[in-house]
Amino acid sequence: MRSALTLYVPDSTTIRAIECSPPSWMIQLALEEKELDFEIVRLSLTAGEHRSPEMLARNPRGKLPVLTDGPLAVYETFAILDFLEHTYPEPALLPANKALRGLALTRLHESGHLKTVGMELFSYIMSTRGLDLDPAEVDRRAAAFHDELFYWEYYYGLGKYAAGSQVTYADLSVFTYLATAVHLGLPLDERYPNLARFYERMKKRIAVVTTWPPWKSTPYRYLSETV
Ligand SMILES: N[C@@H](CCC(=O)N[C@@H](CS)C(=O)NCC(=O)O)C(=O)O
Repeated sequence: MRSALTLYVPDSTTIRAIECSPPSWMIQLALEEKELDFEIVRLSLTAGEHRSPEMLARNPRGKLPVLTDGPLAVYETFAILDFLEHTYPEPALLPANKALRGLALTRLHESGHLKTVGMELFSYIMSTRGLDLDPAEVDRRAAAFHDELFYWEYYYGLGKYAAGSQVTYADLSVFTYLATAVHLGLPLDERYPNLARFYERMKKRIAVVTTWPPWKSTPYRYLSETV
């Protein structure tokens, strides 16, 4: 489908260590899953391009991602997902069935918890250089992330995806935080077999292959021995 969509995201080379913005990746995934044409504009966070007068006019909070659709600007990740589903309903990324839709929305908003603990962990690693990194602090933040992963390990044991057999926004959201943690060295196999299967399943999707961050093939080891 042709559209006038532009997605503004951070230039991942300007993000230290995690080299990705999970919320921005989530929107890229949604646009690809919906097979929408869009232009992507990558802004340097270190150069403050996300806080230019033009960008502040689109989002006064100076945060990314921002999606524009012609003259409209939408920001806040979950608002963008909602906007996409209403404006471009096919293919659907929320189930038609009432019960499954309720579950998908619950899981999507519930993934906000994963975002909170994930970003606390990731931002410490992003903003603390080399020898200044305190392993005890990484462990403390990783412990909260692990506590949260136990919920998701349970949920992904109940079904193929977060709400039934079809991918929904909830899966896109969980996947971006999970994949970032794997990139930082989190091992999934032994402790999180359901999440490991979900991760491998998602990695095969065309939308994921197309939008994969510019990560080196060898992941970091920041989270390889946490907790
Ligand atoms: N509540 C916003 C938060 C987005 C957010 O934290 N964006 C980060 C990148 S992951 C950002 O723009 N950081 C730049 C800054 O804070 O200056 C959302 O959900 O979209």
